[in-house]
Amino acid sequence: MSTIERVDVLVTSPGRNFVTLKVTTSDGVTGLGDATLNGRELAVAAYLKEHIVPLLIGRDPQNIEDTWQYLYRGAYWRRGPVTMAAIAAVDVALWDIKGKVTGQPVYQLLGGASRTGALAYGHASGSDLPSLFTSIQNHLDQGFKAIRVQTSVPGLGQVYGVATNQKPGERYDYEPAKRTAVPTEEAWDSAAYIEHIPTVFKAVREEFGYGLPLLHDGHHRLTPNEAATLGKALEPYRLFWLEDCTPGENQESLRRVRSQTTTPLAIGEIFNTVYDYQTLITEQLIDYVRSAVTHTGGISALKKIMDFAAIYQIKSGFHGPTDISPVGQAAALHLDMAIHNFGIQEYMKHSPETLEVFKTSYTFENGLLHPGDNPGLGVEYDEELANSYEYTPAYLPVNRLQRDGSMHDW
Ligand code: GCO
Ligand code: MG
Repeated sequence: MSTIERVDVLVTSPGRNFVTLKVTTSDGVTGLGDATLNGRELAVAAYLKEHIVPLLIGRDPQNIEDTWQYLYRGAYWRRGPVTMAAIAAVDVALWDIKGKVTGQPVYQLLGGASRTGALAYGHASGSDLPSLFTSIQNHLDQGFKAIRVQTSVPGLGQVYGVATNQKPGERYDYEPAKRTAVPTEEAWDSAAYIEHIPTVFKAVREEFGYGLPLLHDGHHRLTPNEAATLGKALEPYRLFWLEDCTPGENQESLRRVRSQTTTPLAIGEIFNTVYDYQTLITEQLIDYVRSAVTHTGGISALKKIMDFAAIYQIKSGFHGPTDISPVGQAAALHLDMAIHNFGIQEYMKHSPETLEVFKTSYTFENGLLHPGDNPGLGVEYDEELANSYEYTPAYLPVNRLQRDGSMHDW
């Protein structure tokens, strides 16, 4: 019997921090899992190193479900982003190994392809309408067939989702986690935001028409009543979805939003188990599950959430920012291919430095992502190069109300 012989927790920082788990079997097969939790990376690395790696040595790498249950139930302390990112990394690495051992890409092991590729959406943004239109056009030119739209809000400075560099031809930089010892601070005003966003979507529809799927991220900033107001105001512009309109931890608050607007709703990038979705799914309060494989316990757990969601006609829209490593992104793509209730996949391209460390085999053609057909996940990790990029502390910004400086949701 092949056993797990060695497990390495690899931290690198090719422009941004990533934590990767590498599992090696006694037959010399290796599997990779993503354990990156933006701004709290070393907590997951320590959880893995101190408490999970010793438990994995000697186990049978084939028994993915049993290992998942062993780590989830066995810890006694369940759920939470650190625990679930650590379990996800193990789960994904074991799927990678199973794929390599059987000679199959992971999506084949999950039931095979339900589609030719995963419709991807890219991020466009601008500080004003002309720069926003340039950014949208730039994404259309890159082949995107669905686009997220974020803009500055008059009277506020830097806000979530607006690229800091916007010169045509340059790579848009959307990375909000700054390499500073403490988080940077931003200012916020919900009323100004709610007033402004519908005017932006009106202008975008006038310029680009109604055929292009458009998305928007509210980043957990509104109350249920404010979110309902925004959802209603956006109805004429027929969004693909309005994401994270309220903070997600109070599931019941989405009832108010849902009863007031037909704008489709997506939520879940900071959720970590199926229980975070229980009310949202059974009451059909959302249209899309936003989880990442990396933050929700891995492929095994997210597949179960999606099977549960399927009963209620709720689809996937997995989280895919650049703080999910290419390993995490590849894992999402394999799941996207296999599940019936796929909706859309977020795709922010990683930097060239990141893609030198993580050699991927996924492709993007005609607006669709495909994980490729290499056995396993199809990602390789250049350890030597990775070791030349030392971990550098970086934090997501915090948000304060412009009016009086009180802390708000970022
Ligand atoms: C998204 C997300 C990200 C998060 C980031 C935090 O929709 O892609 O909101 O941009 O802010 O992943 O680490
Ligand atoms: Mg988001």
